[in-house]
Amino acid sequence: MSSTGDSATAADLAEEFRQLYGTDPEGVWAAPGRVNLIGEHTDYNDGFALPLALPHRALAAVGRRTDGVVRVHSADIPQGVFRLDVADLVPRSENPGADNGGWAAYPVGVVWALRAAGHPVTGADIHLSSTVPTGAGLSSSAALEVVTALALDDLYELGLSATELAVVAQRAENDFAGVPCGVMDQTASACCTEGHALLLDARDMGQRQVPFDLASHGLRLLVVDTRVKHELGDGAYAERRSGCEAAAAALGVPALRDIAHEELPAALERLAAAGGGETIRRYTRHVVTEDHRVEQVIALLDADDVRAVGPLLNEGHASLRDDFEVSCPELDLAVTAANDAGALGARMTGGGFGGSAVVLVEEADADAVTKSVTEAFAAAGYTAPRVFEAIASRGAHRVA
Ligand code: GAF
Repeated sequence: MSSTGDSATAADLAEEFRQLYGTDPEGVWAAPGRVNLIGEHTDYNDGFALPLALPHRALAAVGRRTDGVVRVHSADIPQGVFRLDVADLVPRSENPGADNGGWAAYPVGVVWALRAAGHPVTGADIHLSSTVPTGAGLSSSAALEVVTALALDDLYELGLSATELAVVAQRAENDFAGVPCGVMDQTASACCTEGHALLLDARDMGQRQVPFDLASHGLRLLVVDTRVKHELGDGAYAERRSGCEAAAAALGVPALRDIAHEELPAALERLAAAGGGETIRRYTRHVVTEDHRVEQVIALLDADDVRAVGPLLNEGHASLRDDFEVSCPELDLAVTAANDAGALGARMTGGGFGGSAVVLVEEADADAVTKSVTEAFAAAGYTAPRVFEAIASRGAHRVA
């Protein structure tokens, strides 16, 4: 159940690099995917999130070049080597029609974002391999971005902090790849530490490492990958984001984070009086209550009352499903079937519209919950889900 599928070692990757590019890489780096325990669709509202890094990770073997050329290859995608000139890189934000190479836009976008920030990156050969499931809401693209950013930071001696690398990686995704995500995923991949969840304040990038050792409590956090592919670039995510921005503007605040939980009823009345439609009132209610749930979960973890987190996960799921409308039948079934089999709580994690759910369970119930979810999917005629354990792992680092 707790397999990362991490078959490629640094030595394998370096050997593949040699075969591809004819030289040795200068090093190998790793950056993980993530799950988010609570705090969903809050990051782009300047709010709070509580992700943890997965053992699943992207590896990158990288070498510098001085001729302005970037070559990128993935062991996972049979597409050959992308070759681009750094002088020709155009972000989607300037040319919406730009073909930035599909998945390659993430690593190449990091080269562009570093150069756009004035860093002297003169080219690179990059060979990637990742065990982070794609389209599963587990931040496979952030892992590709962050591993590239860390490798180039090391090789070009840029001296950027993990937080600064996360911001560069987000810029690559927003501007170069054209995906309007917040900063949670890149921050989780860059900044998480083993055995901890990361409390992120997306307004000022403030962070706190929160001890998250479920095994010592006899608990487990399961991930249910519904195998329903999600895409953040398809418009629904951007619509949620602009709806939240419209709500904040109508309320006269910089972001929905500025509405305190106790002010919510009055804020909803003000929104209605200002002509704010039912949809943005629901979005507002989700964001304000979700920020509050993060605070509640933190208080429980600080008090070592981990089991009491379960009901807050269920509340978060209901809010994402009913108010924010980013769930889907498979995610709802995963949550229901897990709870029916005795889970302490469950919710979708990540952007939604497919992807994965997280389930908090007693260690003794983990197999029964897995079986219940798997059987419910079979009975509904859905593709079999992939269930594995989320173990709070290390953020991005150099491996060779
Ligand atoms: C996706 C985005 F990339 C994150 O920034 C975040 O908004 C998340 O959806 C929802 O919480 O993973």
